[in-house]
Amino acid sequence: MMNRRQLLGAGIGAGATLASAAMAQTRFRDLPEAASTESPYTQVPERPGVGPDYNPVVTLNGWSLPFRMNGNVKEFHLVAEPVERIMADGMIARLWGYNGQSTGPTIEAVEGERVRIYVTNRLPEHTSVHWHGLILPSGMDGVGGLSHPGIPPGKTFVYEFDLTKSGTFMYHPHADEMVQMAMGMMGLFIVHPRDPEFMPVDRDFAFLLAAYDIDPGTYIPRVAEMTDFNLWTFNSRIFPDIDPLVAAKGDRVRVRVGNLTMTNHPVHMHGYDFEVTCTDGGWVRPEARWPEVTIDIPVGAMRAYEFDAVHEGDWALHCHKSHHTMNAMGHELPTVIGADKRRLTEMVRRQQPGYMPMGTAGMADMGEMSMEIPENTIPMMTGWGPHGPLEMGGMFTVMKVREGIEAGDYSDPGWYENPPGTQAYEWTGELPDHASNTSPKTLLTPRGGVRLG
Ligand SMILES: [Cu+2]
Repeated sequence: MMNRRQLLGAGIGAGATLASAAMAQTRFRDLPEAASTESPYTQVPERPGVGPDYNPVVTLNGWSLPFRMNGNVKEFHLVAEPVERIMADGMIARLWGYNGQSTGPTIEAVEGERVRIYVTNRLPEHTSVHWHGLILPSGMDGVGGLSHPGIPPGKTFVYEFDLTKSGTFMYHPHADEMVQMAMGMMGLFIVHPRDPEFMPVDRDFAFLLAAYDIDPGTYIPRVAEMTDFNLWTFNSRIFPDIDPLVAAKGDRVRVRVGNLTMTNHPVHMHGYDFEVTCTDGGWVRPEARWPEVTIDIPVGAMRAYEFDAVHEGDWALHCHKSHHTMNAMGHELPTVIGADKRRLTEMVRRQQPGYMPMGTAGMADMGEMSMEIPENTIPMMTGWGPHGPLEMGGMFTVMKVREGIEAGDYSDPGWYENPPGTQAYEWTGELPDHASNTSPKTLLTPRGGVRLG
C-alpha cells in the first residue's frame, strides 16, 4: 500500500508551508487510491520502500505520484481533472491537470518493471494519455482514435506495459491536444536504470517547460493561441516563485528538462559548463557528448544535463529568450527609449496626479516600482535579490551551490555571500580619457585606405 511519507515528502523554500497531500476518496474499490495534492511547492520523495530501489528525482515545484505493488506490477492512478495552480503568490490559474495539480505528478519506475496505470477522466470531454518516448505496444500508445477510443468523461481506462529501457519521458493527452495541453495537461515519466550504479548522481532535478496565455486579471488560458503566449513557466510556476535548485558543493547533479510548449527554449545556466547526458531517445554515450552552457530544448523533446557542482554561488538558470523571463504584463508596450515625455506627463498629471511616465531610459524602472496592476497577475519584471531588483519573470530560477549541505536537504539556503574581493565594485578613482573614433590612437587604418602588397 501507499506510504504516506513517500506521498508527503518534504517542502522546500523559505516560508514554504506544505499543504497537506490528501488521499482523495475514490469510489473504485479495486483501484489504487488516487493521491492528490494542493501544494505547488517542491515535494522531495523518499526512496521507495517497496519494489526495486532507485534514487528518486526531485520535481521542481512538483511531486511524484505514489504507487502500490500488485504482485510484480507497479500500479498508479492518474486522474485527469480541472485544477487550480498557484503560479506565483498573487496569481492563480484555472487549468486542467492530473491529481490536483498542473503540471501533473511525476511517475517514477524502474527499467524492467511492468506498470499498470489507471487513468480516470474527470474532465468534461474525452481524453487519452500518450507516453512520450516509451517503447510499448501500439495499443497502449494513447493516441485517441488511433491506439484506442478516447476515454469518455467519468470513465477509467487501464494502460499496462513493460518498461524496456531507462530514461526521461513525458506524458500528455493525445486527444483535443490543442485545448488539453494549452490547459496544462502534462507530466514527467522517469524510468530509472535497473543497475543503481549506472550513471549515478547525488541530485536529480526534473521539470517541464509549459506556456500559457492568460490575460492579466483573468484565470483561464486562451486555448486557441498558437504563438503569442504570455506566461512562460517551469512546471507551471513563474519567477519569483519557482523554487531554487539546491546542491552541496561536490555533488554530481543532473537536471532534466522537457519542453511541451509551442516553441524552443534555450535553457542557460550560469557558472558551469556541462554536458547533455540524456534525451527522450535515451542516454548519450560519453564519447558522443560535448560541452555546453546553453541547451536548446526543441518542442516535444527532453534534454538532461549533468555537472559536478564545484563552484559555490547563486547561479541563474533561465530560458535565454528574454521575453520568456518576463511575466504577462505589457508585452504590447511601445518602445519609448529616448522619447521626451515631460510635456505629456504634465498634461496627464492634470487629470491623474500620480501618473508616472515609464520606459524613456529603458524599462528597468518597472522592476522597482509598485504599480497598480489588475487582480490575479504579477508584474512583468519583478523579484528582489540581495543586491537589488532582479527584473525577471517567467522561466527564471537559481541554482544554489553551497558547502556543507546535507544529502537530501533541498531547503533554500538563502542568498550567497560573495567572499571579500570576489564581487564587482564601483570604481572611485580617476578615469582615463575616453578613447573614441576621433582619437588618432583609434585610427588604425590610415585615411585613404590600406595599400596591399
Ligand atoms: Cu524560452
